[in-house]
Amino acid sequence: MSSLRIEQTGQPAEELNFEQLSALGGQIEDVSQSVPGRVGGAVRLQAILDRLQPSQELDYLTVESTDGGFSASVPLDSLREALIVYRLGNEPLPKDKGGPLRFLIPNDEGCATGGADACANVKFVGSLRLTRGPGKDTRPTTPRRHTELHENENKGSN
Ligand SMILES: Nc1nc2c(c(=O)[nH]1)N[C@H]1C(S)=C(S)[C@@H](COP(=O)(O)O)O[C@H]1N2
Ligand SMILES: [Mo]
Repeated sequence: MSSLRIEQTGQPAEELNFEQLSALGGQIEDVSQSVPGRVGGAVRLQAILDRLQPSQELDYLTVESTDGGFSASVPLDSLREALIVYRLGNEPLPKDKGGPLRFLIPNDEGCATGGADACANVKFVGSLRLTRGPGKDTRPTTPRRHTELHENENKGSN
């Protein structure tokens, strides 16, 4: 069963499985109510942060796909509303929706701004990593690379 790995500088890593994610506070029954076009049940990133109580100096969150092929590193301050979509009904979120775990920023900035943008809505999330300063970020930095990424996505290569 897939689980969410959580790392923070100076602390041992943790894993949260489906049951543990469901047991957290900050549940959103249906993201479609607040984010048009999206489906699934989610937990607020804030609920995970409340549990971790990270050190104040950790100011960036890096969200990485399971295979490490895609990652976004965003200032934590801009992710106060961010969600981890982890279920559809009582089942894990399907792969065609970016599951089993998908990062979702409800009020995202559109693509390729480098901040809390739509490109940071990482699919197939494997880990969240809290660091001081930015971490690994593979988001496309030019319109051309962005287009190429989506072409490759459509071919199913990531
Ligand atoms: N694992 C993974 N997540 C990813 C990507 C990717 O290539 N791999 N592309 C990102 C980009 S650039 C965008 S714009 C959004 C698109 O997701 P959507 O089609 O669900 O809107 O997913 C993001 N998440
Ligand atoms: Mo994007």
